[in-house]
Amino acid sequence: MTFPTKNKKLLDWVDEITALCEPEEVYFCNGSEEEFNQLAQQLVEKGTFKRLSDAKRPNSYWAHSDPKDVARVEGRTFICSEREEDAGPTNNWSDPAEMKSTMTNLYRGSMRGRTMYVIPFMMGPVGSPFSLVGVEITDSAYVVCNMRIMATMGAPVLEALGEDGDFVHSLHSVGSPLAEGQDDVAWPCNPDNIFISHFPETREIWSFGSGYGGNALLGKKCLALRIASVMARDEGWLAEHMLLLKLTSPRGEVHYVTGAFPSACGKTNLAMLVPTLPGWKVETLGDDICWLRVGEDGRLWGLNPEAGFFGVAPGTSYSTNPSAMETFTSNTIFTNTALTADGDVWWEGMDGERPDNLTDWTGKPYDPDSGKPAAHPNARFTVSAAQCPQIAAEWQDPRGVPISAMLFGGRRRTLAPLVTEAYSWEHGVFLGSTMASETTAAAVGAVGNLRRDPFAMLPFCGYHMADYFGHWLKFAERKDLKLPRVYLVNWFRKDENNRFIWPGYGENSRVLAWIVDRLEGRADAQETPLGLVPKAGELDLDGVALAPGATKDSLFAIDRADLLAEVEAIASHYAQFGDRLPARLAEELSALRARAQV
Ligand code: OXD
Ligand code: MN
Repeated sequence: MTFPTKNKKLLDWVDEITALCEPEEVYFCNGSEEEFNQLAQQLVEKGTFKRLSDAKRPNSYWAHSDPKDVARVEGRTFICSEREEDAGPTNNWSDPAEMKSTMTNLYRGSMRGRTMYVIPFMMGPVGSPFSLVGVEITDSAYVVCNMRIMATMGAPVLEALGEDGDFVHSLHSVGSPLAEGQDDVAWPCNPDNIFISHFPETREIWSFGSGYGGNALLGKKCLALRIASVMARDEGWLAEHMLLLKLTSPRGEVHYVTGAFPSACGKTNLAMLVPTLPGWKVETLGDDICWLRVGEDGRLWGLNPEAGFFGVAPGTSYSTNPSAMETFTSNTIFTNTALTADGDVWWEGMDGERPDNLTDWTGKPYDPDSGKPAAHPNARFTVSAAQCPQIAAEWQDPRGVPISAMLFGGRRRTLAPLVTEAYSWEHGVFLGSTMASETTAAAVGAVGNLRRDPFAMLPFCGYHMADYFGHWLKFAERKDLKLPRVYLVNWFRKDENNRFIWPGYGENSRVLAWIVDRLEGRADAQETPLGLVPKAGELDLDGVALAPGATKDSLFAIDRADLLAEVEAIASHYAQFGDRLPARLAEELSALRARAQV
């Protein structure tokens, strides 16, 4: 067999994995449209994909997974650093040699009866100093089709790799070998043996047993966050779970803003916001991941390393996110949505009435009396970012864009005000390190429980969380830097009747406008124990439909008992880090305690 590369490391690795996994054949992906179409057709023939109606959604496909393989599995995600203490208390750790031996046994013969695909991919635009090259070996054509949307694939990557270039070795198997003559299932997986393992020192990823996006599209969470965060620590940059948007004010001022929010907390909606405030404009650069490097001008420059969106479908509609709706009108893969009788997709929260005769996400006729949703709450769309009608022209600028402000947020029904400005970068790091949010369906487990999710990186930080806090703090030591301002936002406060107080979505432009006014030195703020909030009259609330009876106070009041409870909750969150917690954060906590007790 001849392969389209002379890169010895790659050729040796392909040989090694072929010998280990024993696939029926090996196929080197070139990333072309023709290849995508062929693989999609094979997936249709196998029953993994159903082609949607070309009249409704041209060139689009629907897949539904095994019901046991619907989300990221944090309990089976491992950081296998050489020293246990480097994984820290928030990650699962396993000794790298032991993990490799366990997984080598699982991989042995795991691709029998299947094709092994070799996917050279790049996260970040071709020619950017930010970009990273990986090669994913997988036995899933579904993964290949999704990777083609989410990353640059094929010839330009092999060219960048050259004969001696290195790459992140990213190995994936669904762990479901086929015996001679055995029929395949539509969604092969091995849910009882899932491992999503990362080897930070050797920059390797080994994933087994799951075909679900976050576990199987290894360029995304595994490379661009967990492995990249370790590289960023070693090289002085940041790899973050953040959206990236461009904001233009009616005066023509341009500011680039990032936002760290946990999974399924509205990053895609915020990135594609359509402002209700006249004259404001938002353009999208990314909805999930941002890499930030110090530029020659001392500012932080951010870049979205992904080429596509792998977004949560339920709740997306023309009223919540019209741009997303327009983005996936064609050339999209939908996974675990419901299917309509006329060959289109549907999910809870879509505009209009629920159509009759749906097929639910498990592939069965939907029973509206079942009390269950027709689409899985973590149903996803995979679509190229270039299709977004409000994508910013510079979204693939190899230099990235200079960041003015960073937002941190989560779902909190109480305490956290609509918007709070950090007193300093260090206070911003304190706010990020203590972020809390109610859990969502993006990961396997209970939904709606408040958990600390520092910087929205709890499931994605590839090393000790306290060292990660220290890494963020280090930026403040460099006096030559012009760091972005940091804001904590909360769109999700609820009243005593459990109704959201703030309408969110396009109305969030009012918060963005206040932030720009602060950056431009036009708006005043007032001190609170948690940070700076808009002074009376500074946040434009004219005509906003708050929950009945609610006022500005309902969005900003800080309940004393809640605050004192928060101080103690932060103290116990910090306690898990022992003396590895940076002293500056302990000081910030003492300062908050003092402010809370006044
Ligand atoms: C995602 C996630 O898929 O955070 O982006 O789970
Ligand atoms: Mn995410």
